[in-house]
Amino acid sequence: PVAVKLADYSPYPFEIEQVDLAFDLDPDATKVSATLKISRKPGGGTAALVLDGEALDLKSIHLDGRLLGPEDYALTEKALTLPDVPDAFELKTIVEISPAKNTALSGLYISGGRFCTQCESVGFRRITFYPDRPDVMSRFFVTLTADKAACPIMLSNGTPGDVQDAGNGRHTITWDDPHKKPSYLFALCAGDYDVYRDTFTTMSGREIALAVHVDKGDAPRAAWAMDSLKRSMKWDEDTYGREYDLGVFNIVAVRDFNFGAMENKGLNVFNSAYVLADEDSATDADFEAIESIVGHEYFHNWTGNRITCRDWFQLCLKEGLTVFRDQNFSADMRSRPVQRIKDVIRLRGRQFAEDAGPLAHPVRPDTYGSIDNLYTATVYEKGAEVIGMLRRIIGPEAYRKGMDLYFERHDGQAVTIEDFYACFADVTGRDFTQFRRWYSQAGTPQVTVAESWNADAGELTIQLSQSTPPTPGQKDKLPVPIPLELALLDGTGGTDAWTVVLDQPEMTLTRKATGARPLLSVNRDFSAPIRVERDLTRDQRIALVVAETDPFNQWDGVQTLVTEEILKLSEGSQAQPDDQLVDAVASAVRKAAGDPAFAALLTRLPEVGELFLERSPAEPVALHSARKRLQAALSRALSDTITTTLAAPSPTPYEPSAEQAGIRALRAAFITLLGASGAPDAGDTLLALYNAAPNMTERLAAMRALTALGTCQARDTALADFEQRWKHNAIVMDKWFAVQAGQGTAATVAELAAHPDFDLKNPNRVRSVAGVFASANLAAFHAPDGSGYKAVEDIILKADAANPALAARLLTAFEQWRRLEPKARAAAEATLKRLQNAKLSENSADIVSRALG
Ligand code: B3K
Ligand code: ZN
Repeated sequence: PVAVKLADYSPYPFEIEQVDLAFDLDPDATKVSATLKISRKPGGGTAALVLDGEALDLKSIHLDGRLLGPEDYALTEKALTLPDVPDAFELKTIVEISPAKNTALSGLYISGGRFCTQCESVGFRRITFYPDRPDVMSRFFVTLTADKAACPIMLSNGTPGDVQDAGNGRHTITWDDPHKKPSYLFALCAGDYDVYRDTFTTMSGREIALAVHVDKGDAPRAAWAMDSLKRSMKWDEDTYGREYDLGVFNIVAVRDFNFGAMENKGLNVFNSAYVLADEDSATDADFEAIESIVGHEYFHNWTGNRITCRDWFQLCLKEGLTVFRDQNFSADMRSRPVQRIKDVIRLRGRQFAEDAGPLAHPVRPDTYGSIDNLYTATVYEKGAEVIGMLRRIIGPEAYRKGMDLYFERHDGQAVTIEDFYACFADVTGRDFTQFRRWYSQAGTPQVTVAESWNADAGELTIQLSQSTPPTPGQKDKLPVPIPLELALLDGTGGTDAWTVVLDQPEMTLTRKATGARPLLSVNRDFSAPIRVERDLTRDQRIALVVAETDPFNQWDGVQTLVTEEILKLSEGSQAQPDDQLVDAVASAVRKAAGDPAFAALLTRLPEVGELFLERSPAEPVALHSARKRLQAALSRALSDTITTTLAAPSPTPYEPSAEQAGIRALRAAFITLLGASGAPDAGDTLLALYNAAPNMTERLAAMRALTALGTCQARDTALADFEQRWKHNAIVMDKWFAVQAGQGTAATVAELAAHPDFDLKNPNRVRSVAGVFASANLAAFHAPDGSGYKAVEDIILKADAANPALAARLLTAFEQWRRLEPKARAAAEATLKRLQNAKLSENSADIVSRALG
């Protein structure tokens, strides 16, 4: 693909004052007529009118009522150009599209027999001719006409008018969205749904009609999504002073969807996996994900919709900020430290890996090949961390003032990162030029910490230095301002905490301490998205974990200890874990019993994907085996605690509350450890737990632990039972596929892909097999014989023909290939080269060429 560059931005020369869209909905041939009121911007010169359009069957064009002929315009595969247009005019185009044939799931398509759309980033141009870019904002009026029986409900953005009969068994409705918006926020959904309704009264006393639209029979499972929506609305009022701005808010659940959800104005469209939940069918992690995604899409109403991005390079302006907002929403709904730990696990697992490989790019890239590939962990998760650092540096009050100014100054506009920071500069008087390097520089900064103690002066000297490794296209790096929360710990709970901003390559600090030499706690609460390098012995690290008063760092200290242990174990296939280390971890887990959600996280061992980053060349098979040995030792050390905990009943009656979820999280973690123990009767014990499990969290944990045992009767019994029970529920069956793909071999993947319920057209199902295998089963994916790559390649090649966005996402799993041991590395390279020569979509070709580049 041809690279698009941030530096080439130029404003659109025309204003689209109003858009009238009329859809005559039909699965095979939908007629779309679009009437645009257009005027040349002052100083717009004599530019031609260029409208984006792809895969549209053009029927007619009228300019101010006059039918145009082919001599009046130029039509290519990507655009419609009218070279000669007046300063103000009305343009009406009629096109025909086929939703039923749209397998890319971008534009207007059919899922589960219902119409739905996905327009971000560039799907609207697959619906009609339009300047499909976020800085063109317009007022939309939408008329939908459809078959009454097939589509009793017809939704779009804004406020609905009355339904009118349209003859021939059809009916019509008009939707009017009073807020100007870019085309990527347009949506329509039509079909027969069950509807779960409620209302929300805003802070100014307006009553909003809320509705969640789901498949027939699913309404009871929409209750949690609705509850999450109401809490999101309230939270944005309380925390940011932001009120909802339309009389209706609709959510529609869709089975076939390329990602989690989409924030279309007043009509959020969701992957049904992030809407439907109840205790039998969903885990606590599912409930948590629904809450955070419902929140995320709702929060976009202000950060994304009311104020949007000038161009797609500014994507982090809405995404990083909105992730930061949803993380804080979840932290307020649940436990803040536990939320922080989970956010960091996600960041390290995905973003640190991205930053360390060939796909590394800045939070605001300055060039891209294929726009769908811009929706990355760096833009989202690192983008959120950067907002977190901003807030830490200027403090919560100044942050809120800056946000207030941003909302006030830019409401209704399409803006840039510079515009955003100008608001914070104005309220604080600070200069954010250096801070904005976080947006332009890729790579994870490494901070080295050294310390020395002067007993006579009672003073600790701390030497800090930072460096960022080179990334593709960016060899030399400049220092970034790193807010570091530090503390001196006296070992009896005494904490002297402060924050420094490390904005130089090196910095030396001194801090007085009373009494004996204190322990130094660094990057508390993960105050910056960095890697910390400290030369400490195991005993010093254990002492630090024991003395630590920051929950995040306590957890992280344990992670560092177990990471070092696994890395060491991976050097010999028979090496056994150190007893002292195992006991220290076990005792931390026991001590945390009062906060089971936290205790569960303490039992967690880093995934092979994280361990990978610490080794070059990396041997996934050896890392996996070392991880298993440590898990077995931890299981044995905790065996009494595990038995007692699991003998107690699970909380009843079931509630999705954070408190109960914490108890179940520890039970599930112990079920996992039980399976790892290596005890000969583990299979029977796990099968009994599986059968007795009163909720999906524990049932799934037991099934996963059984699957990890490898081939055995107990495992087969559980898998067969689960399939029998849930074969009619696709979302639950995704778990059945994922559990097996997450533990098996390439042969398992081939078997799952041949299962009658494997559906290449359903992204959730494809991800639950190929995505889970390639991202969460690295020992098998990176098998030295290349079998894992072959299994994924086969699926990618088939998926790519139908759905490029899906295939390209799967391909990112190859990003670490250069770090691998020689055999796997050669097999990965050969696979990528084969893919390079295959006829891939632009999206997939973009990933392959960057991975090889
Ligand atoms: N904004 C959408 C993501 C759209 C992805 C388009 N390729 C969901 C979200 O981040 O809220
Ligand atoms: Zn988003």
